[in-house]
Amino acid sequence: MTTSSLPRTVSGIQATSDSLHLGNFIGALQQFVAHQESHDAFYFIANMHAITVEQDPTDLRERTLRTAAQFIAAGLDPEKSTIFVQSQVPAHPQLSWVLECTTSMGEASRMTQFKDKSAKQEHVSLGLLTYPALMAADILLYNPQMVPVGEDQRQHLELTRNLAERFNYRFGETFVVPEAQILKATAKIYDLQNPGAKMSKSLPSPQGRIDLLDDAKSLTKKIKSAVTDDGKEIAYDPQAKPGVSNLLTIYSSLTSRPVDDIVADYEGKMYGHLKVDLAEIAVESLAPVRERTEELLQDRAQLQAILDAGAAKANEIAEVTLRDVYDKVGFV
Ligand code: AQP
Repeated sequence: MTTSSLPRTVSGIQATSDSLHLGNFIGALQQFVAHQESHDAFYFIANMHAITVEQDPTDLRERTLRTAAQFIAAGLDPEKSTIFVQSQVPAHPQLSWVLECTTSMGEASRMTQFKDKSAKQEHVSLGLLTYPALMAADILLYNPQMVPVGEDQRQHLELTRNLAERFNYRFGETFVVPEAQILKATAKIYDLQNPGAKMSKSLPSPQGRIDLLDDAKSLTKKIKSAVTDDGKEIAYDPQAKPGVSNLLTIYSSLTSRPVDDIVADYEGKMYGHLKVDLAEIAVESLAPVRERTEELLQDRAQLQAILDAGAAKANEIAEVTLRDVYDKVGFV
């Protein structure tokens, strides 16, 4: 088996849309890229989580490959990171079952994501309830020290830690209890039309969401029509000025410049100036990701080969943990 002396990290993104959005990019993917240098990194496309709400099979297949292409286009290097598809590693649902049996109904139904998503569905699947046990399995199989996610996953990560500690206590030391890596500044990117809500794939209007694969024209239009706040001053104040603060956060993370420096540059200027410049920055930053994604999608066999190699490596490690767990719970 291939081993690494580096600390391990694991995280995933759901294959629920043709394009990832700027929240996924800033809150998760940029962190993934940064950590691949210092960690033994495992990043997966969560197609099993995707079906907790209804998916068209053709779309799901296509979106799985598109998400993989966006991972690589954003800077993940298959030589440094193990990139794989969740359903290609059967240990994920196998461990999930064991963890489900150690999770109480109360714990699962208290999860904010379950409450929010189930309130929006007519048909609430059992998978939506057990989602966090599968997420715990996704993580614990690899015994990572650190899991980079956005703020919305904090509660699920906390449950993962509890489940790891519970299992270790009951069956003996088995899992590393992982730390969530949630960068305060970029943990939650907000919808451009409704800065009170997180930028999300499932909000009805795409106008508030910047997709990585948006062309320059629609990117510019969305940023220019972003909702701003009362007053004229460009200041970072998420309570009083959520719209402008969100634009400043995006500006800062796309340019790697501190927010204070950006605010200083715009002293005495109008919201419009900030938006025009941010639109240019976003086009410049995202155009190469879009172009590279399209290029990668021209050679699907190559993309599939990368995913197959990733799955082989993930399976090797996941199988070892699963065997240990099965043994400890008494499966013959
Ligand atoms: N708005 C966001 N700001 C910062 N981080 C975010 N993430 C998602 N939205 C934001 C982070 O992206 C990673 C992958 O997320 P996911 O695949 O679980 O997708 P999601 O959270 O389900 O994304 P959406 O867009 O919000 O989908 P729906 O609408 O289906 O719920 C995670 O690390 C997440 O924190």
